Amino acid sequence: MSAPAGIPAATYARRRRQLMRMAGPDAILVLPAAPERVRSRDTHYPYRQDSDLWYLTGFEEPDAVLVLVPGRAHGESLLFCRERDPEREAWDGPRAGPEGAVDALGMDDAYPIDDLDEILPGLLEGRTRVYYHFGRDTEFDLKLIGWLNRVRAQVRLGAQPPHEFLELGHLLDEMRLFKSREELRLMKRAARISVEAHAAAMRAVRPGMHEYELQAELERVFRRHDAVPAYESIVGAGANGCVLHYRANRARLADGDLVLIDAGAEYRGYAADITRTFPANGRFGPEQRALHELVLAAHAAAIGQARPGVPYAALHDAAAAVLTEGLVRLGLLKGRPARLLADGDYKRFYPHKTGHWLGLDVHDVGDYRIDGESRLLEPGMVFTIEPGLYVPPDARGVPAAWRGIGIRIEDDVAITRDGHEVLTAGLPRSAEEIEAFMAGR
Ligand SMILES: [Mn+2]
Repeated sequence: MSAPAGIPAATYARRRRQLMRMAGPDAILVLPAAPERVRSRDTHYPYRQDSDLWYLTGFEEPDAVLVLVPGRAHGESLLFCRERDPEREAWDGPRAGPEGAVDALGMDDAYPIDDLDEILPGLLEGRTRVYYHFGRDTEFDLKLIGWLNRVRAQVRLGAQPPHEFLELGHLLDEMRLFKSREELRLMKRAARISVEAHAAAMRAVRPGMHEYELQAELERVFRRHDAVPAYESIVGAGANGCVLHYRANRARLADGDLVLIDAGAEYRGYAADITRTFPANGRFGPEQRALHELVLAAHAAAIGQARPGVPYAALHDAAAAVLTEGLVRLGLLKGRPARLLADGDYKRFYPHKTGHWLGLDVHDVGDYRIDGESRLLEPGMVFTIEPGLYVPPDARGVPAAWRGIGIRIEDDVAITRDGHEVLTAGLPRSAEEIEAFMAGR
């Protein structure tokens, strides 16, 4: 697998200009880096940059703030970041420093993060609107209020404090929702790495193994390709497959169990998100096969709707209709399918939605509804299609043979001009494909 080119500095600069154009000439936009988080005492969680800051700069370091000041004569794109410090860098690795940030990131200007307190009130003064993501980082919220109050304290001296506070996501989320060709290249890479990882797990699985051993297979492939898990890998054997956010990954695989793996790589910030459900011993049992085929049919029905102009909700509706009809046919639901569908009775076995936007975040930003209506699909949108069925081990009124089966099939789909492209194609999906793949290991 050859690595695609990263996002060039010119693209980040273009995104910043576009955002500033939308915000207008009297606005100021403030975007702090993600804070470092303590795991325990002096160890930290792996650092992950804030997706918005990453989208607008490609800057990887913590302790930074991007400030966009549209139309400012002395520079519109300003970055506050850590200064070079040979002693600290010997412990923690290199820093760009303000000079490096200007050179490498194409900022108009950059300052030491320690000067933020002194400089920011002056940048806020005279601007009417502040775009910021309130409530994401409480500590930074308080700092921003402090800087605003410093401007307000100068009103009698003629200072003009901002008086409108707007949700940054209102502008930025719409930009992030539509993936450019450069972004799609990175997303395809994340998808290919994830396909390879799932195939490795399917190849390695044997009854008697532990869930964490399969997790190790997946994440070995991620790291081998310079990727990390986009979220905690879910490896659930048997009834653990019914636990939607199962994360313990510690159980042993019994002969006859299905294994549900929901895992995806993050590459250069972009996530993939794949689920496959396969038999530990390589052969589906009759009930397992029947439910798997039903979920596959729902998956196909949803994918069949994936093209420009179709309401996003139509995908879920198509999947839910297929699942409801199938559950009646298999005797797991009783009644008229149309009625059961309208009443949402399928939710007993299918409690989640059929997908979500995908991008820098695994549950990516972007509105699903506009003015109370499901929004229409457009080229550049990327999302998952992930129907499932879960029959809990204690499900009442269900024959024992169905109980404890959890199945989900999830792929990543990009809307194109005339239809869609499945980014995660190439991984066995149907029961026959999975059995053939496992027989040929
Ligand atoms: Mn998903």
